[in-house]
Amino acid sequence: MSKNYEQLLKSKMSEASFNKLAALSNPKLMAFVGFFAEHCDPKSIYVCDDSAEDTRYVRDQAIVKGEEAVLAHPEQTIHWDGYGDQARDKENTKFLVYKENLPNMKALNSIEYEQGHAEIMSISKGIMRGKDVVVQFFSEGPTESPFTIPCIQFTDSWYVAHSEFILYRSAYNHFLKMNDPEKDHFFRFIHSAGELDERGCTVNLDKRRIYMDTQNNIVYSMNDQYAGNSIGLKKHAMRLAINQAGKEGWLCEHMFVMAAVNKKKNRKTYFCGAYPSACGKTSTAMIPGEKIVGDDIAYFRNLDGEFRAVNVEFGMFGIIKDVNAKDDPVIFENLMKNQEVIFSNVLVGPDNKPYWLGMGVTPPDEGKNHFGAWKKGVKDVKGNEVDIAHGNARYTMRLDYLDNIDKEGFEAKDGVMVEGILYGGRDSDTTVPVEESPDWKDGVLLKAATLESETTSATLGAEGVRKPSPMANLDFVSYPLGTYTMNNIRFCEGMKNPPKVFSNNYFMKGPDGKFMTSKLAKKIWLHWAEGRIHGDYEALDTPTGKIPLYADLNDLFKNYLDEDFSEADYTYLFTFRCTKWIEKLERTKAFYTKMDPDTPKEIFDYWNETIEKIKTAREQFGDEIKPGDFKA
Ligand code: SPV
Ligand code: MN
Repeated sequence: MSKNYEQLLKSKMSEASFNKLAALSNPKLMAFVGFFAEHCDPKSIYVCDDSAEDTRYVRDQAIVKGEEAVLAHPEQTIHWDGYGDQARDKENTKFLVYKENLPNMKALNSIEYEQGHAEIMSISKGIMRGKDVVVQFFSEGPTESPFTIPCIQFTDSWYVAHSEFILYRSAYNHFLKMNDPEKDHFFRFIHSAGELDERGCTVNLDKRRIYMDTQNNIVYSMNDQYAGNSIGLKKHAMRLAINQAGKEGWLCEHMFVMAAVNKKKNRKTYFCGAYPSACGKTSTAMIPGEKIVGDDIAYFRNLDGEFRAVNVEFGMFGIIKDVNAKDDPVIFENLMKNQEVIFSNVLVGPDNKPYWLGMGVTPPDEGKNHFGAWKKGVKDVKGNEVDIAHGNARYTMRLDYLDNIDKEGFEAKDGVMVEGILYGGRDSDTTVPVEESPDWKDGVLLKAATLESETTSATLGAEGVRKPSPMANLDFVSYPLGTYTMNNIRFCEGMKNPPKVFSNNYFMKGPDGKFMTSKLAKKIWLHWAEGRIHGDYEALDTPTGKIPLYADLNDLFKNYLDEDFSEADYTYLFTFRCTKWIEKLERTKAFYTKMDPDTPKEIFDYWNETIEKIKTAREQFGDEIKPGDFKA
């Protein structure tokens, strides 16, 4: 018999809040709220429904409690995370794994269930004492759709609650309508920012822990505020969803959803795309003239034999660095308006306006930022000069503010039919700007699994080191990589028209060490892919896929950018580099062997056959094969 928490909850809730919870008549939900009401011991608990009043109340409380402050535009607020809590804490983010499953999960950051559970219970005991806390109901994906995953968030951070109201669809009514078997299935998130300092920032960062229990669909996040650590619905739910998807035969991917618009031919073609960080994901989703559906996380389902996708989110938690009037006009304009935006970890100047890196305006010499009171030249305890804003400073904003939103796709309960998938890495010397896979399986194994990103001067450590990043999803894959890769392959089995898969690489460097293509060229590679999907272009067969003909790209450059594209540039960019590709595949093999020694042989066989194909081509044409040597 589960414990009856009614009296306890009534003592911590207003009658209205208690009634909202009771109306859901969901014992599992009651037990979750009751257990943590007792264990974390908050002063009061506020229960939200989907009303505009509750949404506003949460925002107002974030301000009253000092977690956010109002800016010059009164609908905009600023929030700072603690110094040292401005990015995801990978080390302390672990899976709670039953003993018998541990050997399987070795390569993923895991902790034995009993031990981890005891630790998180000890850290969270009484952690909300004296605090007013909030309970919210959300849906991943549209509500009442084949994609819906209902979620409950319990948090003592009103900033977290406010962010979630912007980023996800409130789903109290969905919970209200749930039938009996459904009532048992929802994701649960318990979060505490822990003890706060006078700026409202987490003090006990040494006790920051994010423990994920995929076996019971619950995530515990303690002593943190940065959204990637604190917000249940974002990267925590993603790990739970990946696990569930694996069991049920669908996919949860770290992808944008967008539509390429071909005005001349009156076509709209949906693409999803995965890019490791700093490889062009948001800028691809936001290419001028195209339409955006989502910028971070997608669910894929086979609905009646069709490949359908939704953006699971409602808003965007975007990197603000380098958002300026020239490079990102749509986002920039929206950040300049008096509408609801939470800025995090940017500078607020004496004019009470936000400033960030790469904003394209001259910032003030002093103000307040993630460091505290800030003056130009100020150094932190390690002696490093503190910049005006953090490199991972963000904005939190509804997606439907954007003029380029694809309303139809954004609201579709059955998602959109996806016809193209893009996988974009960062490498200066191996892969071509765009290449198509002959089929889905090849796409998964040669485009998705081989994704890598090269370190840049912006990250610590040596430059030009390649980091493997299969599907750009490695941080969130919650079961062994080989099985996950096989599930990706199997997803399209029996589908009438699986999407075409393409790779992108925007970062090829020329002999002078400079990037070969401009930021705008992304549009060309996208529209070549769009044309291929509709049978507009021929392609040349290389050992790893299909590449464009020069004439087609030249036309695309002229039509879309009014630029000339030289044949010499084409030849350089689309040269097939045999040894480099073999090395890339060998790195991928080694990485899979390390991450999941049980990776099916079928996968290695495919890579080995590709290596053989490349060696044969190398014997015939030499190490660097010009596109003219390949046949259409
Ligand atoms: C990412 O890092 O992939 C993000 C931001 O989208 S976070 O919320 O930190 O995950
Ligand atoms: Mn992301």
